[in-house]
Amino acid sequence: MATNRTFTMIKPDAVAKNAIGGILKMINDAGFRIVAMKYTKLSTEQAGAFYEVHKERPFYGELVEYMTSGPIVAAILEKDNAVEDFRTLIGATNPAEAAEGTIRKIYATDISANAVHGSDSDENAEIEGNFHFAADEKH
Ligand code: 3AN
Repeated sequence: MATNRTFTMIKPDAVAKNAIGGILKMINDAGFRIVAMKYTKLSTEQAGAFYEVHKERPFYGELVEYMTSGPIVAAILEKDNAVEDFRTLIGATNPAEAAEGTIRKIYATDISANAVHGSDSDENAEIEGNFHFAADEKH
């Protein structure tokens, strides 16, 4: 099912760099509307569940530890072709490979502390958005 929404998190490294404002400006300037948003801190249980798909990957423990190391901003975004257009806006997972002008190129620290999350499919956008927000929190 095609949707026009995606889910993002501004990760602890970007929050610690005071980059929330800069990243939200890039998101708005690229034409995304914010449908839901919260400033929060993930528990180990929440981060472990969110990244369950990576459980067998060697970096899973490090990823969960990092994602719980400080506050994050979670948000649902709306735009035509949201998932693909947002992946383009954020750039490659490894900031060393991210295109000029992308959020990760500008704000990411390294491959694990890579500033932002973006859903990789419409299906995951729906699952991830529902993980963080109840139906009446989406506007
Ligand atoms: P993306 O976030 O670009 O969709 P995924 O889904 O492959 O990338 O990985 C999820 C998260 O896991 C990444 N955002 C990054 O924080 C972390 N990650 C991915 N690959 C590595 C790696 N090789 N080493 C450390 N962390 C990684």
